[in-house]
Amino acid sequence: MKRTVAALATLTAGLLTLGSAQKVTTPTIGIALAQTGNVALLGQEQVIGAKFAEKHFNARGGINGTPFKLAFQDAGGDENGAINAFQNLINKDKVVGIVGPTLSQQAFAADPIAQRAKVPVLGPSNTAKGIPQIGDFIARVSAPIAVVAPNAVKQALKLDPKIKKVAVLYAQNDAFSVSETGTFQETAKAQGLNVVTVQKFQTTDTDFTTQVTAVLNSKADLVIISGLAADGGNLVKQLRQRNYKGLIIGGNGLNTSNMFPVCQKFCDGVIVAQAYSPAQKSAVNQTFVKEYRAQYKKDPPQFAAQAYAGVQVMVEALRVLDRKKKLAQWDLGELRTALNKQILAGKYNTPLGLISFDKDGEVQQKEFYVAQIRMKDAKNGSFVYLK
Ligand code: 1QQ
Repeated sequence: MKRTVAALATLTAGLLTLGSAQKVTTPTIGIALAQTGNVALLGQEQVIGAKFAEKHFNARGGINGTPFKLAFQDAGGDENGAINAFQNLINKDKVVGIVGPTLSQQAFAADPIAQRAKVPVLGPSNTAKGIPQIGDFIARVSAPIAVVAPNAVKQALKLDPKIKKVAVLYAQNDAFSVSETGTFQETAKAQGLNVVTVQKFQTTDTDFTTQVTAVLNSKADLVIISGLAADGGNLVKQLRQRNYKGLIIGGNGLNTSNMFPVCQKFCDGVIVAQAYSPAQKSAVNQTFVKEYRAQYKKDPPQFAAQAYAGVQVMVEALRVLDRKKKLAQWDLGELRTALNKQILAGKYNTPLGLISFDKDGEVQQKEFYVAQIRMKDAKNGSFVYLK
């Protein structure tokens, strides 16, 4: 018995050494995004953005001559999906770092797993308060919604200076939506507006009769929605079907043309703040826009640009480390820790413009925008950037 225990201990120690001494043969970046389910309305654009970055940077030498790989694990739309994706990327795919997940709600559950494993994470679209503070291995390229969202309210007041009464609606089961509505409500009050009703819903809801009735009774002349694409799109549609005539601001969860099949012609006029503009002048953005237009016949959306930036930051940080010591000579654990440090130390000229990180891993970005949805018909429309 004693001997078995001792033998087991030796074996375990041996395996542990083996594990930590793992070499990096092909540098692999993990991608944990929503590829299926309702949240894939947002995640699909991110997958496309990540793939564009892979193609672009591998065509330009990869990591100083060595091509890198993206490992995709579908994170689905909930916490468990993100946790499984992170575990697979860390333990099976042996990634150097992770770009993901899609939702803040998922990040609060999955990021602590990467933190414990000492694997750097770049949130490509996690905008709730508190994400970079999850741990020192957690950073994000997605500007906090507290910085982005106020621009939409200011723009709405520019379009209609007579606005006085605001109805605010939010998905109470989603951490991002809760964070965003807080910002929207504070901004509305700071702008001298009267918040006449606050309505809650679930991201899984499809019938918004109660909420729409409350909005109509409140006589609001501005509606602000914090939810995700499917619920948000339905809410917009049901407001318009019951003849709500005022402006509508959609939060970041409504920031996708994948919502158009849901609200169709009723999407028209919705205002959404943006952390990206296709007009951004950086050379990398102009190439991205050109290649994206060639393939999709439209401009790249914010979620694609942010996922692109996430991959780009990892690649450029890996290039710096590879110049110090060829990546193939690093131990995986050592490389993950060094990569985390290097990510935070660098400056990156991305499609989002020039970005860097503060000591918490919060993105430092300068330019923000606001766009308005214009529908040509029930199916086709675009986000038109406002001045
Ligand atoms: C978050 C978000 C979502 C709308 C991203 C798709 O901003 O969850 O933080």
